[in-house]
Amino acid sequence: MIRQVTVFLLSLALLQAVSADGHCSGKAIYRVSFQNLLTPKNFGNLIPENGLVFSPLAGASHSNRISFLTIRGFASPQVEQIAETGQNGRFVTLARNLRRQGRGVLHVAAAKGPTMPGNFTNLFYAVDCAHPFITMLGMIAPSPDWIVQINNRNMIRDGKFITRESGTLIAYDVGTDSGREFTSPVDASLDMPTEPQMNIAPLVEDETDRFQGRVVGRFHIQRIK
Ligand SMILES: *[C@@H]1O[C@H](CO)[C@@H](O)[C@H](O)[C@H]1NC(C)=O
Ligand SMILES: [Ca+2]
Repeated sequence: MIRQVTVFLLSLALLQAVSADGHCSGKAIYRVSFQNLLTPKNFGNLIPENGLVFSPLAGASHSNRISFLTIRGFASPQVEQIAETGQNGRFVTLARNLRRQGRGVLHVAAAKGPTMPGNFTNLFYAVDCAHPFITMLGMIAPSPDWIVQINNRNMIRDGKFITRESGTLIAYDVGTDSGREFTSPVDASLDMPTEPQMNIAPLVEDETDRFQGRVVGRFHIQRIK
C-alpha cells in the first residue's frame, strides 16, 4: 500500500515536472554574433593571404514547421545561392514571404555587408514560444560552396528562454559544387556543379578539407530582452 502511494506520488511529481517544462510564455530578443576566425594569423598558408570573409549573414527565427537548413539533407536553392555566390537574396525573400503568410517564420535578419577576417557581425532575432528556433548562415568566401551556420537552434530549454549560449563554427560543404580551391564566386568557369547533388555535411569529412577540420569561427547567442 505504501509502495503504491509512493509510486502514485512519484508519477504525480513527474507529471508536474513535465507540464512545467512544457510550459512557455512570453517572448525574447536575441543577439546572435558570428565571429570570423579565418585570418592569416590563425590559418597561415592554408588560406589566401588576406584571409577569408563570411558573406553577408542572414537568418530567421521560426517554428518547428520549417527547416531552412538540414545537415545531412539537400541544400535548398536558397542555401545553394548563399553557399556558391554569397548572395542571400533568395533566402531573405523566401523567409519574408513565409513570415508575411504566417507560415512559421517570426523574424528575418540580414547583414548589410560581409564579416571581415577577425571581425564579427551581430544579427538580432525576436522569438516566441511558437517560433523558438534560430537558423543563420553565410558563405565562406571565396570558396566553392562552403558555409558557416547554426540551424534549428532552440532558444527554449525546460520551458524557458535561454540566457546565452556559445559554440564553434566549422565549415560545411553544401554539396552543390565540387570545387576544392578558394576561387572567386564570379569566376564561373571554375563552377563545378556536383551531380548528383550531395548532402550538406561537415567539410572535414572530405579528405581534401582545406581547413583541416579546424574551427573557422565562433557564435555567441545572448538574450538581450
Ligand atoms: C567590424 O565589425 C563591426 C561590427 O559588426 C563593424 O561596424 C566594422 O565596420 C567592422 N570592421 C571592418 C574592418 O570590417
Ligand atoms: Ca562542395
